[in-house]
Amino acid sequence: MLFGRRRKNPIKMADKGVTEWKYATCGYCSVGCSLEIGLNESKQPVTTRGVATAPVNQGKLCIKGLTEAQIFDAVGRGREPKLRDRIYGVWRETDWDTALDDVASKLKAIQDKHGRDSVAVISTGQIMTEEFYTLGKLVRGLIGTNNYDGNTTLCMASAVAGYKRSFGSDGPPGCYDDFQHTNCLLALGSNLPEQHPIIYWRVKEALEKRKFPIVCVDPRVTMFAQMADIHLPITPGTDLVLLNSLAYVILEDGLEDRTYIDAHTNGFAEFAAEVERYDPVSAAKICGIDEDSIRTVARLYGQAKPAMSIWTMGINQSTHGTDGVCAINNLNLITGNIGKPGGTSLSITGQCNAMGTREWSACSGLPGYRQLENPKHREEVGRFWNVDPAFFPTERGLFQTDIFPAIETGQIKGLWIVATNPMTSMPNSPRIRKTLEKLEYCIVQDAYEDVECTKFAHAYLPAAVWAEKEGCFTNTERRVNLTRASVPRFANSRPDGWIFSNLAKRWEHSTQMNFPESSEGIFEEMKLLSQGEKRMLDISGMTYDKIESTRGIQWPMPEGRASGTARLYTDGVFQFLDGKAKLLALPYVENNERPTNDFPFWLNSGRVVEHFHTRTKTGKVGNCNKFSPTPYMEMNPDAAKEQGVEHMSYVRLVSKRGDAVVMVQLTQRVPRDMVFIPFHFHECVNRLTLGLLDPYSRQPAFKQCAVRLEPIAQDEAAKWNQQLRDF
Ligand SMILES: Nc1nc2c(c(=O)[nH]1)N[C@H]1C(S)=C(S)[C@@H](COP(=O)(O)OP(=O)(O)OC[C@H]3O[C@@H](n4cnc5c(=O)[nH]c(N)nc54)[C@H](O)[C@@H]3O)O[C@H]1N2
Ligand SMILES: Nc1nc2c(c(=O)[nH]1)N[C@H]1C(S)=C(S)[C@@H](COP(=O)(O)OP(=O)(O)OC[C@H]3O[C@@H](n4cnc5c(=O)[nH]c(N)nc54)[C@H](O)[C@@H]3O)O[C@H]1N2
Ligand code: SF4
Ligand SMILES: [Mo]
Repeated sequence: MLFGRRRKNPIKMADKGVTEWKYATCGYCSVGCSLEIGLNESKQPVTTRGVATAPVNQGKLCIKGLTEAQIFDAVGRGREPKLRDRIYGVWRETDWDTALDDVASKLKAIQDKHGRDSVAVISTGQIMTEEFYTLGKLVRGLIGTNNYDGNTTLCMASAVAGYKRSFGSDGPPGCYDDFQHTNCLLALGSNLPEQHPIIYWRVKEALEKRKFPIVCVDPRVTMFAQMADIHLPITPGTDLVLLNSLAYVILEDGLEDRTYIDAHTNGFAEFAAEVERYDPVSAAKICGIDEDSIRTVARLYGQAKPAMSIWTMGINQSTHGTDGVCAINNLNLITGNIGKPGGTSLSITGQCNAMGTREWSACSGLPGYRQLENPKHREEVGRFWNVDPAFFPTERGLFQTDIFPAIETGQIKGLWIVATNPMTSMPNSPRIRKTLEKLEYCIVQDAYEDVECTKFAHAYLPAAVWAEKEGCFTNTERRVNLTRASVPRFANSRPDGWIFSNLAKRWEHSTQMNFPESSEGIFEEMKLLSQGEKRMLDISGMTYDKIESTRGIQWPMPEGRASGTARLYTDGVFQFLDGKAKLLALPYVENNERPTNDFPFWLNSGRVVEHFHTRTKTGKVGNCNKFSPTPYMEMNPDAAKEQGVEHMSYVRLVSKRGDAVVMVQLTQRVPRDMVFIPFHFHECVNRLTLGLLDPYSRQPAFKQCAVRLEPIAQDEAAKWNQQLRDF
C-alpha cells in the first residue's frame, strides 16, 4: 500500500542510463568528499553520487559535487596545444611535441641570457599529488629556477607559516571527528555552511547528538554566524587583538592548563607579558565589540575542556594573518587543547588539494616537508632523484606575490602558470595586467582555454581535468583520497603529470633520473621518500587499493600500521628540536587601509556556495551559475538609503587602485560601513583590492581595503562591462 507523499505526488528521478559507477574524490573544495561518477553505456559521465560508506561525507554532497559530472565537456575546454609569437596575436594549433619543444627552448633561452631564476613557475592546489611531485622534480631537478610558488600563497600560506612558527612544522593537527568530542567550537573568519558545506553538516550532526556552544567571529552575519550561539562581528583585521584579549582573561582567571604549559611549551613569560597589554576594555574598543562578550567567550573557552578552534580566510588573508594563526595556536596551547579529541587548532583548508601541494610539490622547499635550508634534506632528495644537491638553492625563492613585482622590475622574463588564474584572483588586477603584458614568454596550462590568463600567453597547453586522470588529493584532516581515471580525456588534452614528465625529457639530465609512467608508480616512489625517523608525513603504509577500499586514509600511516592517524601531537611532542611548542608574543600593529571620508566603506570579499573561484567550472554549470550569474555586492539597507542606492540597481565602486561595476543586493548581512563582493567574477573585486602582504607568509590582505560608490544607470553599467569584455 502507498502512503502520504508517495501516493499523492511521486518524485520521479530521471533515468540517466548509468551502467557503471567509478570512484573519485570531489575536485572542488578541501572537505574531500568521496563520490562516484556514473557512466552511461558509451562511457560518458552523466551524474555523480556520494559514497555512503565514506568517513568524510557519508553519502552527502553539496551542490558543486552533485553537478560535477558537467565540468568535463563544458564550453571553453582546451582541445589542442596552441602557440603564437606575441600576446593578443593569432593562435596556431599545434601537436604536443612541437608545443613542448617550443616551451623548453624558450625557457632555456631566457635562462641562458638572464640566469636560471629569470623564469618563474606558479602552480596551484588543484592537481593531483603525484602531479605536484613530478612538477617539483622537474622544476627543482631540471629547470632549476628558485622562483617557484603557487596560489596557496593567496590562500593557506598564513596557516602554514603559523603552524611552523608555533609547532615547528606544517600539518593540521585535528580532524572532523573532533566535533563529536568538543565542548566549545570557536570559528574565526570561516563560513562553513557555504564554503565547506559537508564539514558544516558534520558539525550539525555532532550537535544533534550533544549540544555544545559555537562562537563565530566574522564582521558579516554569515549563515554560520546566524546559527552560532555567540556572534562577534569584529572590526575587520582585529582578530589578533581579540585573541590576545581572550588569553588575557584566561590567564587573569587562572583558567590556563599549567601542567601542559610547563611540560610542552616554551616562551610563556614573554607571551604573558605581551598579553598583559590587551585588557578587554581596551581590546573591545579596537575590535568594535563589547568587553563583556570578550570575557564571556574567554571563560566559555577556558572552561570547556576540550575546546577547539577552526579558521579560514578571514584570518589568513590579513596583514597579520600569520600572527592570527599563532594567536589561535597560543590559545590552544595555554588551555592544553592540542592533540586531544575535541581540542585542536584546525585550519580549514581551501582547494581540493591545497594540502597535496604543501606536502609534495616542493614549491616552498623540497618534497615531504623538507627544507632547502637544511643540507641533510638537500642531500637526501638529491641522492633519491639522482640530482647533484649543489643544484638546489639553499633557501626558498620568491613567493607568488613577489614574483609579479619581479616581473615588473624585469628580474623575471618568463612565466609558466599551471592551474591558476592570477588575472582574476590576484589583488590589484590593473597592475597584474600590466605585469603580464611585460613578459617575454608566458605559458598557460589549464583545463579550460577561456581562462582569462590565456589572453597574455604565448603557449597554451590543454590539461586533462579531475577524473580524466588518476591520483590523490589530501583534504583538511590530512586524509589522502583517490580519484580513478574513469572519464575519456577531452579532445587532445593531456594529464598535467604527462605534460610535466614529457617536458622533462627536453632536459638532458632527465635521462639520469626516473619519471615513472603511472600515477601509482609515482605514489610508490613518494612512499619511499616519506619514510624515516621522525618523519611526520609518512604515507608508506598506504596503497591505492587500500585508500579506495577505506575511502581515504589520514597520514601519518607508516608501513606496517593497519590504519591512518586521526590526530597529531597527541603525546605533546612538537617538531622543534627540544620537542616543545612555542608560545609567541604577538604585538598588534594597525596597518590596514581603512575607510576615510573619501572612501567611506570597508570592502570585504569572499565566496558563495554555488560558485568556485574564478568560475572556469561553476560558471558553466547551469544549476550553479543561475543563482548568481552577475557580479554583485552585499550592502546594508540603511547605508543604501543614505547614499540613494536601490536594491538591484547598479553602482560603480572606486578604490585607490581602480573601479568596478556591480549590482546591489541589499541585506542586513553586512554592517553599515561595509560592502561585500564574492570574488568569483572577472574584472570585478580584484580591480579594487590592495592586497597588503603579511610579513611571514606574503599572503595578501584581500579582505580589507576602502572604497566609495557612485550609482550608475543600467545602460551605463552594460556599456562598462562590454568595454571590458572587448578589451
Ligand atoms: N562554494 C565555495 N566553496 C569554497 C571555495 C569557493 O570558491 N566556493 N573555495 C575554497 C577555498 S580555496 C577556500 S580558501 C575556502 C575559503 O573559505 P572561507 O574562508 O570560509 O570563505 P570566504 O568567504 O573567503 O571568507 C570567510 C569569511 O571571512 C570573513 N572576514 C572578512 N574579514 C574578516 C576579519 O577581519 N576577521 C574575521 N574573523 N573574518 C573576516 C568574511 O566576512 C567571510 O564571511 O573555501 C573553499 N570552499
Ligand atoms: N578578492 C579576493 N581574491 C581572492 C580570494 C578572496 O577571498 N578574495 N581568495 C584567494 C584564494 S583563497 C584562492 S585559493 C585563489 C584562487 O584563485 P585561482 O587559483 O586563480 O582560481 P581558480 O579559478 O580555482 O583557478 C584554477 C584554474 O585551474 C584550472 N584547473 C582546474 N583543474 C585543473 C587541472 O586538473 N589541470 C589544470 N592544468 N588546470 C586545472 C581551472 O580551470 C582554473 O582556471 O583566489 C584568491 N583570490
Ligand atoms: S563540500 Fe566540497 S568536497 Fe564536498 S561535495 Fe561540496 S565542493 Fe565537493
Ligand atoms: Mo583558497
